[in-house]
Amino acid sequence: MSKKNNDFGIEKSLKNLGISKENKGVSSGGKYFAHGETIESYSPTDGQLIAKVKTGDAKDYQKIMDAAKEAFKEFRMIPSPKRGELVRQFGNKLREKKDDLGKLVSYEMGKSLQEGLGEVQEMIDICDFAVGLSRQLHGYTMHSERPGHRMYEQYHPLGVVGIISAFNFPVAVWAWNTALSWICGNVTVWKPSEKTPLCAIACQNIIAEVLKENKMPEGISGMIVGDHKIGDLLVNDKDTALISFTGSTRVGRIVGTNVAQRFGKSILELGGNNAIIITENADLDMSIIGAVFGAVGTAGQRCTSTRRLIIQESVYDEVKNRLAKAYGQLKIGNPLDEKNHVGPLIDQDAVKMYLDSIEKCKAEGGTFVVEGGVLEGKNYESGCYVKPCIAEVENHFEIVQHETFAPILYLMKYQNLEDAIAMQNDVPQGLSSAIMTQNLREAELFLSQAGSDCGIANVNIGTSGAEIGGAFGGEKETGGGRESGSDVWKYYMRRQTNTINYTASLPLAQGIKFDL
Ligand code: UN1
Repeated sequence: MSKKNNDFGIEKSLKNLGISKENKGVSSGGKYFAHGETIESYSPTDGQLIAKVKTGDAKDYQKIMDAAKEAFKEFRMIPSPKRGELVRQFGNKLREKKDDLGKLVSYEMGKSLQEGLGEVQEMIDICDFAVGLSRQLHGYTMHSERPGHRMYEQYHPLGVVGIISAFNFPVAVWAWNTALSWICGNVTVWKPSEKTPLCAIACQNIIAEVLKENKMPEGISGMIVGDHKIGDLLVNDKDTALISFTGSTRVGRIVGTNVAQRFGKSILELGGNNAIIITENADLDMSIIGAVFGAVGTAGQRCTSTRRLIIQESVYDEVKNRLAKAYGQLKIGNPLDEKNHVGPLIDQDAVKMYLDSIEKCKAEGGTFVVEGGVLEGKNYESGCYVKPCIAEVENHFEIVQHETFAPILYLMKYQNLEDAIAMQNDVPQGLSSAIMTQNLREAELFLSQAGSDCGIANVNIGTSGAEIGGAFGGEKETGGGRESGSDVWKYYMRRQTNTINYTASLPLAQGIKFDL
């Protein structure tokens, strides 16, 4: 018998996170208000209504945007290490709330508890990263061609950063953007996914405490639950200096175009179609674990999920059989129960897309090694639990070229590594990629300029689970944006080149003479 969710302590966690049965979904950092429609958040784990949220309307949006602009005037004047101190306190609050927030992520989104906790850990990690960075926002100094001149560059904050995040990482992606925005001196306005509004309210409550304890203006961290009309307002608002958008390629194309029209900046983190190449020199034990976790983790709903396995023909059958065996051992069920490996999809729409993709794959000639299907009956009442499945396909199938946010894994065969790399690159998306090999030549070819064309390329690691310290994002239809680590902070600032003349004369550059 499966436990009821109450047994997993959900009610207590909701209380600890300040979530009621009825919530208002707009806040400038502390107080809540909302004048739009009411939406309901159901858990995909058990189909239960968790709570209701009143969404924001256009006036509510303007209110938090005005508050953000006002707060920015003050926030930009605070030294970066002092803003880093706010981020440090935010990270500490997240440590205190890790169990509750991880559980809510798992319950509202449906990923396993381990992955929910892992997501909160990513938030804590980005805070630590940003605190250190707050003392390192450095620019270059250059030698001027003119005597008695000094030339250097510095970075200034941009203003309001709009964050539009997706349901699959309902808290971490916002935290990546917020931690960096804050140390850079920006304020944020967040539109979370309507599918996970309670996670957003929980985060907003945590951050409100930090703002209050430090007597900061509320507008530094605005949040508005709303539909695509609110997203449109944020995207088309000339006061949003940077839009950080995570979502589908289809919507990202519109967001990117609209922001570019008004010469705004954008960071786009769109679809992936990630492959692992398994060569004849791979450690197959590792390859199987990497592939299975990559494909079924978060029920295949990560941007970085493994969707394709490109396998050398001499090990193809062995990999296929071992995968089928591993899939046979997967436990599908309530993600709050640690014995389960795979939780539900986010909602019925996602289930429909999963089923449609299976049909399309079959129609194009795909053969299923492990069949899919929707699980029914006791413990699966939400109707969102599906079987992870595996199909043998050709890379050029239309469905294989497309990202389906579900646990469907495609297998294909190759003879030589150059062909495998060409197949890996021959999709519209370019987020994450991996090679499993113990052969140095193979690994280096994969990482070379003739290798993977993705933003992330790993050796002997799967495609998902990137660390926050590296720049995260991808090429082609993935959108070209980068988030979280490395020098990504530069996206959140404007660069200014300064030249100072400390002489009593005015020599012009390029040797130009202009005597009066
Ligand atoms: C996403 O799916 O949008 O690399 C983000 C990973 C996570 C982040 C995924 N660290 O799988």
